Amino acid sequence: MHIQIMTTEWQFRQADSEEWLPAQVPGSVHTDLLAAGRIPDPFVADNEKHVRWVAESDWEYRRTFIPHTDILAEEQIFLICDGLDTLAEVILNGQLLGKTENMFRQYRWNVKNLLREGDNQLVIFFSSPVQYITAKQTERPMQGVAQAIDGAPHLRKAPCQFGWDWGPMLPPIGIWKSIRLEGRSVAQLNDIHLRQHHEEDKVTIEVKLTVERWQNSPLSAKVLVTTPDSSILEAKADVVDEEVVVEIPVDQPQLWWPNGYGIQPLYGVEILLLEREQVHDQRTYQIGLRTIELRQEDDEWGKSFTFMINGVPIFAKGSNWIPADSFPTRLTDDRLEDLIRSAAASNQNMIRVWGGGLYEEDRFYDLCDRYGILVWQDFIFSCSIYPLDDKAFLENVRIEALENIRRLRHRASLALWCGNNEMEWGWESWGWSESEIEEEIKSYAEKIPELKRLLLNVSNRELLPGWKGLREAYGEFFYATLPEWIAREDPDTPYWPSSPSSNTPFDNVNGQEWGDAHFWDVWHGRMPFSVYRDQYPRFMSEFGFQSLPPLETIRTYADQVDWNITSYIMEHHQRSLNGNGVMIAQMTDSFRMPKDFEMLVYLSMLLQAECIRYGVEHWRRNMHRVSGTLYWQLNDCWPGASWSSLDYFGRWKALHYAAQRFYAPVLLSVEDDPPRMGIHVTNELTEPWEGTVRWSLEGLDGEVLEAGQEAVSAVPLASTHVCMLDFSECISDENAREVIFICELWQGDRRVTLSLATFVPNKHLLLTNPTLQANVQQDGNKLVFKLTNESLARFIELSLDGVDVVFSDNYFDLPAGRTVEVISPLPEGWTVDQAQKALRVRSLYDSFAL
Ligand code: BMA
Repeated sequence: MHIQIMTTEWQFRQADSEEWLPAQVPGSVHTDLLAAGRIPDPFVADNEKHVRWVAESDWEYRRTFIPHTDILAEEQIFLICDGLDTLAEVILNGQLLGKTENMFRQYRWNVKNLLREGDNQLVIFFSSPVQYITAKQTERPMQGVAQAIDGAPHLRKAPCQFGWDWGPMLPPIGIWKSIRLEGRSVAQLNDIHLRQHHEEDKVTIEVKLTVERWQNSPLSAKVLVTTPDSSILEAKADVVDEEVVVEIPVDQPQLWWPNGYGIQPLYGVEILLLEREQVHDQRTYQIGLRTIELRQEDDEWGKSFTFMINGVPIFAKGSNWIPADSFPTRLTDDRLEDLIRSAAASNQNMIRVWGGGLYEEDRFYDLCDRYGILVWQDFIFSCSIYPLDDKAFLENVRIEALENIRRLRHRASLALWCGNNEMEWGWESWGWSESEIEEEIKSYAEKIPELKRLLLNVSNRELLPGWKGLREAYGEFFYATLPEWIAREDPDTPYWPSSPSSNTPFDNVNGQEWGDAHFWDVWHGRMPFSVYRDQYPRFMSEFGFQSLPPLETIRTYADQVDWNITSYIMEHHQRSLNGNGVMIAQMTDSFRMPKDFEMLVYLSMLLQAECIRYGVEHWRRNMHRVSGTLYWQLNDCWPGASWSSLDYFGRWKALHYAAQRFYAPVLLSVEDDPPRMGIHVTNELTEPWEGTVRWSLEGLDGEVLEAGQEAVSAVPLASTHVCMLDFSECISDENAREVIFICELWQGDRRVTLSLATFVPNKHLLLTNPTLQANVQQDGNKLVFKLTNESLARFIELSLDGVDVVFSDNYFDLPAGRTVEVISPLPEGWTVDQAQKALRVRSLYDSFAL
């Protein structure tokens, strides 16, 4: 077996142009044009608009290569493309090998007869994905997403690359994964299926492998398992037929747990295909030993929706993942790890790889395995109608699904296969169904006859005949075809038809009794945060609130003259319909108008953090009814306003720090219903948690009006209601603006956490200058910031000018008379003095005080 990687020495040009430029492989046309200085940075200002021509054009890649002599000596030689994006014609020495139309598939051609000694030429011609979908859309219109280029559902390419309500219209083109020659003789490994059988104190790893052979030589398969403490287990079997099963018992197995529930021991599995001692093929995998189940049991509220790992019910604490860059090939390993590490650091244990993006690359799942992040994996279908009644389309999807199931099914982190994002909801509630549209038309028409005439002419009406049957095709695909494929290929991972769904076609799709739910009334419906408390979904897989990104990030795309939320550039980097308006409107419910743009940015982040905290705390208080919350969204694909908690550069917004607190394994939460305050401790540890709650009613200056404490014995995996305090005797119109409720969780002499609630909206608090003092000290390679104040400081933000650091906590409250210590890494090459000078501290008071 010999492999020749072919990722270097590529050139590319716009079709019909004379000029060849150097190309990165894996890479994309946009990023190469950028590197060559041929286009402006599409993420800056409104450059996106000026580079649209790139995805509207055709492109050609070429390279010359000399095959290694040992490859040429092999019996079979394959050209393997792990990912072509997307509409490619692959031509070797003038001969067309094939056409591709799916970025999620691997393509393989036998090139034995075409290769020659010396120079060979490989050309890959890419047609414009935009031209393609536009033409297809004219032939057969498909419902899509308002913020995207029309027609995206026609092409098996990451839907959001054509635009979304948080991302630009910049569909990349190019060789986006590895490309190589593989020379093989005798036989090779094909499909490999790793399964686990768990018993008391023993796990058997089952390796089922299929072999493709070209000769009848005697073959054997050897499996080596490396345990987390580096001992090696081995098993061997003769390969008589095309398929063989090798079993390896692991005694005293070390189980893999999601983040927060235990450790993530990983076992290496190496598989060798041998002819006597000669290795013909070899594969390696990383696995974790664990069982997984999506438990759905009838209960008093309907039916549960609880992930069980090793028999333990897990409250899924997490977020939704979108592609981390509009140009995925420039996402470095470091940036990717930083995002996953940040998710784990904020106590998350689940990420939903959302169906409008990509099946992520292997390195993504490697990290999730290592950091204990469960993956809810959508198939790549989102918010649209797809031509699922088209045989060729379906066959393309079948191969895509099979390849990706096979690629990912052994992952410790893989928790769920989910058919799609919001398609069933679309069919049920967004007026896609003919009858619904007709009903709607009729109901309007009764009221306004003129409207009837207009409505009959709208394009939707003309689209309808094309959609006939697609609703049935949807049901057939997501309730029969896809689950059949999964049952065959990966019977160990649960399947769910859509998010949200009730698992009954088109019935109560986004209901509260069973299945998962998306709740968007706060953002898209502009309802107050308080409506979250009326929601008791069995699993909240989406809900969210936007903010602007940190100022340092805004700087990368907007000049200071544009630092105004309704400026053209700020609106260009906001893709949610009237999103900035929604932000401002909601902001005025909670906060005073900010005094300047910088403060607006800060408030927008606070608002987002408060909104999500409010929801999550409520759902965690009801953790047996609700089994998980995945806020929308973890990350960004470009710099702009969005629902993310980590911005494009991985910077922690206020929400991410808040997530670290509201996703803590032991959560203290105040159910504020002024003048009543309920205290709850949610314990997700598998052991009881013992400690004390101390509470006080205080003036903003720290004067204590009332105080008390309660011993807390929080049972494992449950939420404990500690007490309900009624302050109607103490709180009146006169003092409500200057009194706050403070609640602290103590264990021995350690304050674990502090929670604060107010009796009026933040905007009406009589805040005074807290005169925050921050003293910085060095402790090894860390900085320790000691903060004191004179009166309440809400939502303290720390930052260091000129450097990005993650603080141990940020955007937190400091009531009067307390001291708090915050830690950060010491930036490389920095002194304490420098840090003291660079330190910026602000709190809510600064957002309005002149
Ligand atoms: C959700 C997602 C995305 C979208 C988000 C915000 O429902 O599935 O489609 O970006 O809403 O509108």
